[in-house]
Amino acid sequence: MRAKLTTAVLVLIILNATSGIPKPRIINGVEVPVGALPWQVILKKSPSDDLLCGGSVVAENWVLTAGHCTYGQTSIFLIFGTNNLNTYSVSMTSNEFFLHPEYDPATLNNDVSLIKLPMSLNFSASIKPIKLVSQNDLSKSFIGTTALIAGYGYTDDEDLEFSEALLAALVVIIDNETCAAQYGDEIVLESTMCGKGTSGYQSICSGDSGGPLVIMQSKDELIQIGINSFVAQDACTEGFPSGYARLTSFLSYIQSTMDNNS
Ligand SMILES: *[C@@H]1O[C@H](CO)[C@@H](O)[C@H](O)[C@H]1NC(C)=O
Ligand SMILES: CC(=O)N[C@H]1CO[C@H](CO)[C@@H](O)[C@@H]1O
Repeated sequence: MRAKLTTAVLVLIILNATSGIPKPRIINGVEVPVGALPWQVILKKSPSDDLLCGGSVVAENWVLTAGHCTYGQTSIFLIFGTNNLNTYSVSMTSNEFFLHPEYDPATLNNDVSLIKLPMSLNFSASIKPIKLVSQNDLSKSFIGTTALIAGYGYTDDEDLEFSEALLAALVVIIDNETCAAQYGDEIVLESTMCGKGTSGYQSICSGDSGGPLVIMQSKDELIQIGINSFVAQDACTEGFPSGYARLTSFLSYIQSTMDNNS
């Protein structure tokens, strides 16, 4: 049986992290109805290609994603306003990326990139921007906060298939020392954030990279605090922490990139 995730249920789940849904999706996620996460973007190398990454709409003509998603690419095909990998109406191709200048492909440090869209999006019920964490929260570690992950990535370590449905799950932010014990001090910097499944094994997996890590700011506002970055190689379902670019470390980079290239 598949649990359906309405926006109201999503809010309840986030507020009450005890709710565990033991199904092998995203890793242990639930299906997201269209419009519940209207900032979610699908990235492909070309329209006929398979899933490359996720991303988030942060302004009318900007998408935020992980650095490793645009690294080495010359153009990216973007899909908006859907909860199904193969069904959509709004799409476009961009070849303007702003990869963080200190992105390191070996460690995935500074795993941040902005994609400039060739035309402005028309916001609607199914396409809306996500608000980024505010400058006022720069000192927050978010340790212990429950956050939502979403994407079309692998749902299993063995069955290497992308999910046709957009899936979401919850993780709790953990301290970066615990995370560094798993991945090492070169991978887990202050600008990294790690999360662990709320009821065991929820995690991002291949294909989920670049998607947003979001939390409840208030009763009806979600904000993005991280970008899906890494998991243990071939071990998404083992209960290891998953890694995210910590947005509070990149707010000025994001703002200045958008300001200087609009
Ligand atoms: C936005 O709406 C205008 C007017 O209907 C249309 O021409 C344009 O193609 C739309 N843009 C996108 C990205 O869908
Ligand atoms: C391993 C690591 O990066 N530890 C850092 C975790 O974050 C705190 C503050 O947020 C730093 O002081 C640690 O160096």
